[in-house]
Amino acid sequence: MEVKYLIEIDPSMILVRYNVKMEKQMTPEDAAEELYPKDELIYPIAKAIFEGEEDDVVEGLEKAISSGKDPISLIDDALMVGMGVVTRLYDEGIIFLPNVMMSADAMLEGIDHVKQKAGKAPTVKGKVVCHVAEGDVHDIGKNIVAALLRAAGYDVVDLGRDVPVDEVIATVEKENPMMLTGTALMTTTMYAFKEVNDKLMEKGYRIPFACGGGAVNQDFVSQYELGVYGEEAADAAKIADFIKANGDNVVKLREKFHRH
Ligand code: B12
Repeated sequence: MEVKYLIEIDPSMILVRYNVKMEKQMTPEDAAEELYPKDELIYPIAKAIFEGEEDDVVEGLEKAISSGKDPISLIDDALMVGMGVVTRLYDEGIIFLPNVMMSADAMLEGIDHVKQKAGKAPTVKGKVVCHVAEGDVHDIGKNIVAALLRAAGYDVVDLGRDVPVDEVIATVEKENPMMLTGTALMTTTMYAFKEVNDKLMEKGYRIPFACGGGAVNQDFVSQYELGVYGEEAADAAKIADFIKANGDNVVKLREKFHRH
């Protein structure tokens, strides 16, 4: 019996992993181009974030706002989308930290711009203290949280990044806020939240401590009494609104905002 093998396969068409091809043949700009959103108002903003071009970010935002886009919604719909491209290419080893820093600065400039455009909210609903965990310099998420809280009408005391635990406690004592927020992007810094919690408990403060940031998750935040986890920056304002309407009971807040 004659055996025939199918050997008419072109070997150059197999064994090409997409990401290997991408690393070898694509420039970072090409790779980013594939990831930008196609919307003609959002595309230039995302691209300007990737390129770290602050003036182009502002110009793109201006165009989008004058075409009727809501300034605050552009944080999530354009600035975050651009930063998402940067984060993905950084994770894939296609771009490096200096690029990320330039993009982060351009994003912060963009956030400042849309905040100015949105104007001040007419009534102050309450005071919230925001901070980034001790030892942690990643403040982009915290800046979005603070911007959205302000846009929602809260008076925000922004302590910035790498904030010592004792400074957080002293500020809560001085400002008497309705809520504290914490952001941690590193698995080494997130433990500061537990220290903040324990010191607040020791001093008799029972304010909700909303926590988020890439390093933390619901399981971790549930380990300390005052912790309420939020995945998205917009959750901070939702948690504050819920406290205003229903009180500051942490159990109730977890029932409402944690996944069950
Ligand atoms: C940008 C960036 C930087 C920038 C930070 C610029 C800045 N001003 O923030 C720079 C270049 C300075 C930097 C430095 C470092 N970085 Co860095 N960095 C990143 C990167 C690429 C993106 C982080 C980011 O901004 N994400 C976007 C923001 C918007 O996300 P976010 O903060 O999580 O916020 C969102 C939500 O979590 C939520 N949220 C945030 N806070 C809160 C709070 C509340 C209450 C709620 C409800 C929601 C909420 O809202 C936001 C959106 O909706 C990540 C990689 C990654 N994939 O995440 C690494 C990363 C975080 N960095 C990392 C490291 C290791 C470092 C360095 C130590 C590097 C080095 N060797 O020097 C230093 C840190 C120095 C220090 N002591 O902090 C690691 C951390 C690893 C770990 N698990 O511990 C990461 C994960 C990279 C990696 N894969 O290794 N970094």
